[in-house]
Amino acid sequence: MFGFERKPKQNRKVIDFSDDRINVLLLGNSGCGKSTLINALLGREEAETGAGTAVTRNIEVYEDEKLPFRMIDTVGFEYGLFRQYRIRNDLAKFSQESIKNRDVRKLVHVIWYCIDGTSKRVDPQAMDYIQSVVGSWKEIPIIFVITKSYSEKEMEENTAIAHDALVAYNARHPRNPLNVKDILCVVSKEYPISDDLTVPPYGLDTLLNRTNELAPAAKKAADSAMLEIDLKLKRDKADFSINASTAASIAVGAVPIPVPDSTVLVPIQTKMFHDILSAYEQQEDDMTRQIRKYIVQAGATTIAGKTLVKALKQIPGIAIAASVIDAAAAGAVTFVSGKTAQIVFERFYTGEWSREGFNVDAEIQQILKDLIPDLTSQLKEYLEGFRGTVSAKDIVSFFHDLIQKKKNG
Ligand SMILES: Nc1nc2c(ncn2[C@@H]2O[C@H](COP(=O)(O)OP(=O)(O)OP(=O)(O)O)[C@@H](O)[C@H]2O)c(=O)[nH]1
Ligand SMILES: [Mg+2]
Repeated sequence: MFGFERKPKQNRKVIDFSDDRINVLLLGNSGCGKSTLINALLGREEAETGAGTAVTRNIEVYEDEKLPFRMIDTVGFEYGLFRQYRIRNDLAKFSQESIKNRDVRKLVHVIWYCIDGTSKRVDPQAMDYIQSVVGSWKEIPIIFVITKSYSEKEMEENTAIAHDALVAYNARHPRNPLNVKDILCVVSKEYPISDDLTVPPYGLDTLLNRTNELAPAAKKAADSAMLEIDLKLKRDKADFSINASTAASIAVGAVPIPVPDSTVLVPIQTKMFHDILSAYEQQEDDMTRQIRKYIVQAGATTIAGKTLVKALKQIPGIAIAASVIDAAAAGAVTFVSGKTAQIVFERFYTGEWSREGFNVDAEIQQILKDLIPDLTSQLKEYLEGFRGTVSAKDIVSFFHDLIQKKKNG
């Protein structure tokens, strides 16, 4: 239903992502017990475990009806660059696919960083690595899971070691601290100490409960991060078309031709309008046709050109040819048309506005009332600092920079 359409390969289990579970990513050195922990929680031996190097080969997803989260097992990382890149690439693919399909459920919601309790240390490089996996997604909650501590004393000792290592790491990275919510010890599988003494499994219920407690906030963070990434991709697409169409209009406007301005710009703007419509995945219907007619054909935005011409003529001391003023006016009309369409369709897309009852005239006039003075003052500011003769090319780069600036700010 949510577009996880990659065909399942033979003998590869098909994962059902169509529920409400969160995804837990397990990271940690090879042999620290990630797969053993997964099996303990699943209640069956599904993930391959064992001594030796890199038992888990790639990314594997495990789930069970009784568990409220999916577990993503990764190959243990040592400090070989090649292997690190491979995991990171696989993870990137995993989350890119989810962004493409707008499926929040395939994002990583929580990280369990597993630390081998027998190693008595937490490598700062390992924490750097977690940081690089987290990337820009700072809110993702992390739990340090200490494995293989088989006595109370060892657990206390290892918890203190992990705690101190984390505090030291975060002090060194005040801007990028690791968002560690808890340090927990687990024994995934009973551990025989002697013939008559065995350490039973420990801490699995606490890990389960803590992860559950983190789930709602993690889900919300994933939701908004997803929307943000998704909107950014759409904005970029729309901006790309606005930029190209504005440049094309400037080129057309700079050549005096005996037809009314708006007529020459209609084909350029019509194409741009459809680009923006499709960038925001909007179907064409009577409402979008009405909006297009209002913006493109009825010339609601030609006012942008007129306002701009008036303003340009008022700037003292700059050399600007009449043809360049015409070019700037043509660019302004197309730019404002594009931005207007972008604002409307982005709001349709996010659900902030609905098509039903959308008042084309009133809403668009309101947008223009904000856009046009802003554009005019930006162009004035740009030209006031200008030395020499303004060319059509300078106008093109003004719009280009303006689009970039709006995108980043
Ligand atoms: N008795 C006992 N053995 C454990 C426990 N955790 C891990 N082990 C052992 O440690 C070894 C490595 O465990 P794995 O789960 O395969 O480690 P991994 O982190 O998945 O390793 P890679 O897949 O290579 O990254 C196995 O022999 C496990 O049986 C535990 O809680 N109890
Ligand atoms: Mg493994």
